[in-house]
Amino acid sequence: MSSRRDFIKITSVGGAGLFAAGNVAAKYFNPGKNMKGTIQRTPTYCEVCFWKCSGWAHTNENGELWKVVGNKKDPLCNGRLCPRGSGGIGMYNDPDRLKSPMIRIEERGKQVFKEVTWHKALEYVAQKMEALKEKHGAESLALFNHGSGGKHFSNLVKAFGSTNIVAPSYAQCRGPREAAWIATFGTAVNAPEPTDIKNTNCLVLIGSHIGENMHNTQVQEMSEAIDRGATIITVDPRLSTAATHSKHWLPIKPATDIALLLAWMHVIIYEKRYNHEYIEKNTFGFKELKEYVAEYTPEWAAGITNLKASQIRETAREMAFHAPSTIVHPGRHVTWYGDDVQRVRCIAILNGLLGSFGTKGGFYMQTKASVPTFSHPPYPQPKWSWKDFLDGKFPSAEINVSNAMIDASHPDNQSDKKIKGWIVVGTNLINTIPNTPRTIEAIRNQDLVVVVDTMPMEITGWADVILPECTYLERYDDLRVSPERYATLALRVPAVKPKHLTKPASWIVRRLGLKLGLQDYFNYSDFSEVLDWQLKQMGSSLAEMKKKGVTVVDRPESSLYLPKDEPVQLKTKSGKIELYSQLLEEQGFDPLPKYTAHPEAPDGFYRLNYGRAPMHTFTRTANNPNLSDIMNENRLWVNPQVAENHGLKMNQMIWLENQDGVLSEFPIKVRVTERIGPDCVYMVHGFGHNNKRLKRAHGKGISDTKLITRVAIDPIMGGTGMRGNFVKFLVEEPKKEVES
Ligand SMILES: Nc1nc2c(c(=O)[nH]1)N[C@H]1C(S)=C(S)[C@@H](COP(=O)(O)OP(=O)(O)OC[C@H]3O[C@@H](n4cnc5c(=O)[nH]c(N)nc54)[C@H](O)[C@@H]3O)O[C@H]1N2
Ligand SMILES: Nc1nc2c(c(=O)[nH]1)N[C@H]1C(S)=C(S)[C@@H](COP(=O)(O)OP(=O)(O)OC[C@H]3O[C@@H](n4cnc5c(=O)[nH]c(N)nc54)[C@H](O)[C@@H]3O)O[C@H]1N2
Ligand code: SF4
Ligand SMILES: [Mo]
Repeated sequence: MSSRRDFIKITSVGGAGLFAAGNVAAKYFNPGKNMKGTIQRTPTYCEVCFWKCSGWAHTNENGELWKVVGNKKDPLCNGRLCPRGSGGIGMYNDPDRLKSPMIRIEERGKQVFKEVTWHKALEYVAQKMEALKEKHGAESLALFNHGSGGKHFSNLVKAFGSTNIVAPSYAQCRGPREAAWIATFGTAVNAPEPTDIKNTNCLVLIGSHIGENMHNTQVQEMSEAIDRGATIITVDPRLSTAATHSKHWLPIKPATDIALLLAWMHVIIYEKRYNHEYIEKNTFGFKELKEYVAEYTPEWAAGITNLKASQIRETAREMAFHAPSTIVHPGRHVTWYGDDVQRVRCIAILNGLLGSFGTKGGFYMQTKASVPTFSHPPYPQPKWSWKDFLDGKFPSAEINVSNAMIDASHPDNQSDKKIKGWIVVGTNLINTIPNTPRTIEAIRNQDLVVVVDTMPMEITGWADVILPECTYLERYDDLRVSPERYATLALRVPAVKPKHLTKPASWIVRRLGLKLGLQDYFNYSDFSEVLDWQLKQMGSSLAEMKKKGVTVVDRPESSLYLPKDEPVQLKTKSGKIELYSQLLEEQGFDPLPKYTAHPEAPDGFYRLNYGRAPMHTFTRTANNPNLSDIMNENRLWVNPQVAENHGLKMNQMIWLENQDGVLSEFPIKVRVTERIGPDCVYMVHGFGHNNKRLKRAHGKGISDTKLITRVAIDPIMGGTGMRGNFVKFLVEEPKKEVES
């Protein structure tokens, strides 16, 4: 059994472990600042990822930023930030930050960005928006957003008359699992995931690499679970950090998970390792499921997954032994092979069979604080929205499909519902949405592209207007309300003044709103007034919350779970857990998930696998002075046998070419390791930046996104399956074609 100390050691391989935060954080304190005298602390919540841990920003008596530490009262971090959160201060310090609004102009036949005043930049944007409305209708404006700024800009875009608002966190991330959960349990998983890891006896991870995926309290609770002796079962073609701490590691052949999951159901059902009474009372379609999985034996799955039938049987028994205190984790980034809703449906069905939904040690029932809306006039009714553009496609798309918005923006869009203007806030679409050439063609087809960012990223290079937002440490934002174990509110207050000419999103939208005649939607002069009003409605105030940072509403433990003695009452068609999905059947999809074989690598090619590193978040942190100090490039994990076959050596620099002849822009260092099987190679997402203004990150490592040109779209909700791409090794720098 692995000890917690081991787990920490492993997560700190790259230099930074979550619980080593003391030492690591010391490195991130603002160097050279005089910390004598009175230290002030200001509440904030972190924006380095979307767990949104609440913390305290410390400033010295000169008002200079010193460090950020976790808020002990916050159940989403328990007083401990992850390495990225401690290093968040680097976002403020980064010398490469955007400093001034900029407009694209033509100078001597060359396009350049020119620094302009806020007045000029916003005047320009407002004029272009009016022209867009006049020519194509307000609905032709789309908002792509991720992060806190999105809410402010949503208000602006809706007031303007468009509801074409999308985020990559759905169709490039967790959309399939939300659709699968809704089909089975009538409710989405939501973020943070309601996994009761704290109380579980068995945690099953299907490609969820918690420990590299550093979502804070999940990592903390998993670490404690390991300490308690809970069973961890990890299914991953790579020996992930989680796998190294698992009782069972199932090194599955990539893209074959559905076969394994069906075989697990087979064992649980045919060995009668389920609670009959529970199944009878709470589930719909057990008989159909039983008949359906009859042929999917562990022996059948072994032939497909390259796993041993005995291991499949043994792990199924162990899950059932601990049930209902067993979690089969729904995963988060689940857009893999295009049949992702069905894969996560298998996971949901397993949880249904094990009785873990709404049960201690399984999944708890989330709760959320409700914040009163600051008054504004009703939004105008748009004539069409993204749903109409889809015209019945992706019927389970619950919120929005960013790649569909790219389709609506593309010159090949034949419908009369066209997107002709983009506002992009806090998302680096070029490296976030696969099939980059298509994104670029869509951008080129726009009348207006506004990018609101803190850094000169790839997406800012495509803007007509760049609006520099200040970092989260320099601004107010909406109160954090996340659906979780307890209803909490967390406050973000500026710890320091915005550097350079940067401004908060709340300021930008208000100014733009005034120029567009939409002032009634921005009835404040400073966003702090909105927060104070909201908090007063809830019996608190901004002044009070500034002292606390977080408010937690306690809750009796019994309310965390569904009542045991009564049958479940869910929002599915049958009101029960739908092992057989009537919703999917009605939509014309398989009501029981089907295994389909996916394309295999051509000769000499390897499947491109990617994931997270504990000290980085997507593409946003690669240039962060603190975090790039710990890891400044990604490396290509290659199995020793594969390396030998190709004559590759440790740390050799190579280039990659994908199945469509697309070349990597930069070289990558080889990491020869037994931790990856011979059928794929692996790299951390977020590197290979090609914007030269990112002085630390430019040309370091490879962008996985550039090599993901084949996308398998999930027909149920539109998710972009990205793991069906294959690469070969080039040991010499390929000749680049000169663009004419
Ligand atoms: N190839 C590939 N593609 C992926 C993934 C993958 O693993 N591989 N992962 C997918 C997943 S799971 C997700 S959730 C998405 C994430 O996709 P994104 O949210 O697009 O992630 P980032 O690449 O970090 O881009 C964030 C952008 O926001 C900017 N930014 C940071 N802080 C602020 C701020 O305070 N204000 C403003 N205005 N801007 C800010 C950053 O500078 C950066 O340009 O990517 C998806 N796409
Ligand atoms: N440090 C850090 N943590 C993060 C983030 C970050 O950027 N940095 N981003 C956050 C976000 S928004 C998300 S969505 C999550 C994403 O994190 P997760 O949802 O945990 O993971 P994925 O990126 O889907 O999966 C990566 C793992 O899947 C394995 N894998 C690849 N192919 C297969 C396969 O066919 N079958 C199986 N079983 N496994 C396979 C890979 O080897 C890898 O270990 O991380 C979150 N946490
Ligand atoms: S998990 Fe880390 S990066 Fe994410 S919000 Fe928390 S401290 Fe910040
Ligand atoms: Mo994500």
